[in-house]
Amino acid sequence: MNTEQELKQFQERIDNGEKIEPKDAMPERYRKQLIRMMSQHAHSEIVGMLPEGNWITRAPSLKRKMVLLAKVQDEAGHGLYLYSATETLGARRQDLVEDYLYGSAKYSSIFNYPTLTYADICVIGWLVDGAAIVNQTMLAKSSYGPYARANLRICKEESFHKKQGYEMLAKMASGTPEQQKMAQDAVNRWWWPTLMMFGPHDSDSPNSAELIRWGVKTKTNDELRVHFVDRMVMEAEAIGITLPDPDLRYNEETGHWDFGLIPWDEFWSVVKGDGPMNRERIRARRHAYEEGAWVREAATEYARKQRLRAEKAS
Ligand code: FAQ
Repeated sequence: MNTEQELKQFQERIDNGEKIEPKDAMPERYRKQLIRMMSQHAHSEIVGMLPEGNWITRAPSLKRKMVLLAKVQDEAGHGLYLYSATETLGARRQDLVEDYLYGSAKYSSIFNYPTLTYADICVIGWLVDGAAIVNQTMLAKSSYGPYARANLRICKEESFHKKQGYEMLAKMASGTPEQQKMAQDAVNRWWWPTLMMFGPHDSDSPNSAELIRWGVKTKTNDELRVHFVDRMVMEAEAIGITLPDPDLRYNEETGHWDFGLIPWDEFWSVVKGDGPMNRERIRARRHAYEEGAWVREAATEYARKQRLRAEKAS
């Protein structure tokens, strides 16, 4: 798809709200942008299992262990839907995975922070899943059908994740003085990194304009961030948590909460690989990938034999 006429027709389909499906003609750049973004999203879900998985054995009761186990398992499922959706664009899963393990593909900055106490698990559910829902509810309306449908399903599960995190944090925030301190400390450490999840300001976001024109994103990074802050201010207040931003103020004119400066230097340093846990996360994922090679080989061989058997029988 290269001629001006074809590009115009493609844009018309997007502007009419039509979904683009895998076998439809699409500009090469649209396909590339989707592969970049969807695979980054898939890698994030998989790396995102590490900070929480670390706490499954230490969750304080059998109920909390079961809930956390189910949540971490859901994140694996999200990664798999997203890799499958990316494969519909002609990408090979192995190439995508190897590009973040050994190449330059990114995953979300948020998963490069440590989970120091159990309160961090509550806060990941409330803030990180809360931010992911805001972002993914928008992506569930994306112009690319398989990505939109994957996000629709993911959002349903993320809503449960967020509710369990908020419920745990509310309990902790009304617990003993020590529990209250732990809850507040975790919020203090995760608040700014969570705001960074939405990506750089629109003025520093090279991909946003094109993604919005093509309906891949329907809202900008800043629009989503403002929407998220508006929601979180109310939720924090309801459970007696203070958001660690002295500049947080309600703006009568805009009808939104204004907030302080996001530490962008920290964001870019994490994105470039120098965050507190980047090396550890990549090491853990490489180890799992390399140790799991025999499982992939066995599964491929099994599939080959099944195919042969089916061919002989037909
Ligand atoms: N981290 O031009 P933009 C989750 C990069 S899933 C790292 O604004 P764009 C579930 C960006 O890639 C969380 N890199 O980019 C869960 C680009 O670099 P590139 C993941 C970032 O695409 C919960 C450059 O900066 N969700 O949490 C980040 O228009 C709990 C310039 O940026 C998704 O991936 C970042 N935060 O907007 C799991 C959703 N932000 O690629 C476990 C899908 C920006 O050109 C536990 N993705 N960069 O080299 C998106 O919505 C978008 O891609 C953005 C970035 C908003 C992430």
